[in-house]
Amino acid sequence: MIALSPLPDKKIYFASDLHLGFPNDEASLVREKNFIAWLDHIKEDAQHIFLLGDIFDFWFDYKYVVPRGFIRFQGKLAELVDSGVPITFFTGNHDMWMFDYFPEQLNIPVYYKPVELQYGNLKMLIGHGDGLGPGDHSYKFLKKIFTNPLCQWLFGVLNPNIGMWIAHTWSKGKKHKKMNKGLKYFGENEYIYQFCKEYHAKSLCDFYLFGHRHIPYLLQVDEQSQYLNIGDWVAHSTFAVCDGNTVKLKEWTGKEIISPAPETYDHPVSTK
Ligand SMILES: [Mn+2]
Repeated sequence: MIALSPLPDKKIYFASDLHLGFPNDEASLVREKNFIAWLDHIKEDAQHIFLLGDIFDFWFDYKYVVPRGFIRFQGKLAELVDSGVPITFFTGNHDMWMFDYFPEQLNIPVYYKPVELQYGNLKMLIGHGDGLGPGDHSYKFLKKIFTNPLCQWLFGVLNPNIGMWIAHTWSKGKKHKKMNKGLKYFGENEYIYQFCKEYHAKSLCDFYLFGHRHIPYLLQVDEQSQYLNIGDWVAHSTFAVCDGNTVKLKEWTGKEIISPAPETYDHPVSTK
């Protein structure tokens, strides 16, 4: 459980699925700079920023070397944290191999599972969203291998040039396939929604915030509670913001923050 007391005129922000590195360096750099512009825009009123996973299309914390690239992003995170805007990182299915680099070098704690967040009177459950709810058995099996300490050790002792090559080849193939097929919205059959309903039966939350699906949408868990999927930064540049009273989905145009069109909610959104 993370507990924060709302500060006057401050907000907390949630963003996910930036997939830095995808699909190539050039396109990723455009997205990285756009995200940094957003961070610069929100830093004045941000009490805390939560990054909800798949920020990197692939990341592995080696013991002595750091994966090449995304240095502007890391520099911006360091600047924000050092200036007093705390950042918390959740791993996704693409960047689950984060260990001590972010906590030690950037003073950014890393969470591997959904966590309850109390912000004033609001109780939320936040995380990336992969492997939750029913189904997705092949991924759940893969995740067991990926999170196995021996497998992680074996990958870690590979020469990083080889390890990163394997990872990039694999990750890009999968992502391209998924993006080309198009993202399908399953409404009330969304796995994460099923998970929220189950969770809600045991522990009531006001809001459930997840990423992973790359589709911004909002579903009622019960009359008082909502599950908001915060979308992504590959196709939508959407994020969530909480002022202590409610949580809203917003969109970054590259210059300003706008409220997305109402059809974004409860609705599959074109991935362009
Ligand atoms: Mn994901």
